[in-house]
Formats: sequence, C-alpha cells, structure tokens
Amino acid sequence: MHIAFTTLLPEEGFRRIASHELYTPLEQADVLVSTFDKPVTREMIMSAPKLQLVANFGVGFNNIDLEACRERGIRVTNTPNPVIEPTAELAFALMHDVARRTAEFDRKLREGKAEPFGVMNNLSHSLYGKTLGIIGMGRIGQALARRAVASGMRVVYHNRRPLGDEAIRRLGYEARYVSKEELLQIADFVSLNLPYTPEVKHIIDGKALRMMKPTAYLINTARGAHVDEQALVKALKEGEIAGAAMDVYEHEPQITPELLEMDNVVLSPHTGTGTWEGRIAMCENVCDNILAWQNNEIDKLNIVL
Ligand code: 8YV
Repeated sequence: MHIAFTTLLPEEGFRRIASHELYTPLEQADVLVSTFDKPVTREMIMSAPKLQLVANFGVGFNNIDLEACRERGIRVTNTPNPVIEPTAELAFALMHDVARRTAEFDRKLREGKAEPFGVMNNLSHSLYGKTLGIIGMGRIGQALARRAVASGMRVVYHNRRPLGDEAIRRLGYEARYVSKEELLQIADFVSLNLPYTPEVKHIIDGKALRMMKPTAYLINTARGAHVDEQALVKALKEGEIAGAAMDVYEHEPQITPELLEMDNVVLSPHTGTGTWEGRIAMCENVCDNILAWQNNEIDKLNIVL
C-alpha cells in the first residue's frame, strides 16, 4: 500500500503498517491519512487517481469533502473511540477553569495584576450542586456527564432523540432529556458535544445566548461553527452570560480578537484530543481501519462513508 499523510504523525503509532510505503505523494497513494487542520478538498481527491480510502485521524470529518469522495467511490473512516476520554477531560477542565478562574488568577499573579490575597477577594463559582446541560449526548457527552455527576453536578441533555432505556441504564447515572430551550434556560454550564453538520451551524446564536442564565457558562470542545462568535462576544460584553471556555473557533485558527481581551473567557488551541496517550491511540485506530480495509473486513471499520 502507498499511504499519504496530510500531517506528520508519531512514528510509534504506525508500526503495524510500517512495512508499507508511508508519506507517499498523494498522486501515488491508495490511502490518505487526514487531520482536521488540513482540509481534504475536491481538488486533492480528484488529483489522486489511485486513492481508495481516506482514513481520518479524528472523529470529526467536516475537514473532508465527502461529496467528492462519494463521487469517486472512496471509503472514509474515522477514530471515534480514542477521542472520547481526552475530549471529555478537556471539557471538564475548561468548566473548572472558567468557573474557578484558575487561568485568570495564574495570568494575573504572573503579571503582578492580581487582587491582594484576602477572604473576600478572588472569589469564583463552584461546580458542585450546579446543573450541566449537554447538547450532544453521544460518547463524549456521556463521558463528560460521568465526570460531572461524580463531582456532585446534575446533568440534563439535549439530543435529536432521547437516549433509549437501555442506553440510560448503561450510563449508571441520572441524566434527564430536555428540549434545547429548557436546557439553555436551566443549565449553569452549557457544553457543546455534538458533531458538526451545516444544520447545526450557529446552534448557539444570539437568541440562544439570551435564553441562558446571566450566571451561566458556555463550554465548546466540539466545533467552532456551532457558535456565532460575534453574538458570543456581544453576550459576554453585555453580561448575558457569565463566561465562556472554548477549544474550537468559528474561523479557526483565527480567534475573534475581543475574546482574547476578556477575563471571563478561557481559550485553548483545539487540543481536546491532544494528549500523547490520545494521539497514539488515534494512530492505532487509523492502523486498525487501514488494515481492516485492506483485508476487506468491513464490519471492523469505523465507517463514515
Ligand atoms: C483531533 C478533533 O485532534 O477528533 C476530532 O474530531 O477535533 C480533534 O480533537 C483532530 O481531529 C485530529 O485530526
């Protein structure tokens, strides 16, 4: 096999396919390993006559022109499992960070701009006893909910459809299904954990932000285009919500400049799955998909297309 990559990835994760030709030019490749930061465009697909498989390194696949792949009969796979826990970890960390103001305190202490130490100075907000509203209760949403429940939070969620009884039983904790509107109105933290499709572009727009409590925080570790970033800036400026913590941006890697100036905003550089453990496990999942595809073991593939 000839395997092209859009990005240099850790060698140790690809030992099982090291006997194949890796990092070949796309024009000669049977397989392309793609990453979210380098779009797989129609032009690329059409310029790769031998290409048969796009093995995406990541769960989200909005970086790939699926229509062009469909036209060319190219299979597309992703890595849904290894991304679950690291992304849930980061979402949980961002919730803590924005509510307990840890990044802000750290920055201000280093810059000599901190409030003096004192019992009624440097106050923040607890997560304990609060309600987390998860929009997108898939695998990552559920892993976040598990952490939240263990921390004494209540969980409500919104999905296209409520989870079935069996799925709820497997969770082992309580999570109540609510409409998106109710979720926005009652949650102290609103976390976005849904995949991106054009239908959910700006699922958090000005109207949604106005429905949130003025004491609530928005957490986004999913995709930037879920949030109308201009509307978010306005909501933060006008105190419609208390703060936001985000790992992804509408015009990534650009960040709306006002967000960089706000103390009640925590920013992270699209690194939800970016742990060493996560990256290696994602490489392994890419190898699993490539080898299963080569052996025609369709049932073992994480199929996107
Ligand atoms: C990955 C992601 O790092 O898995 C995803 O969908 O957004 C990321 O966290 C990325 O996809 C790597 O290509």
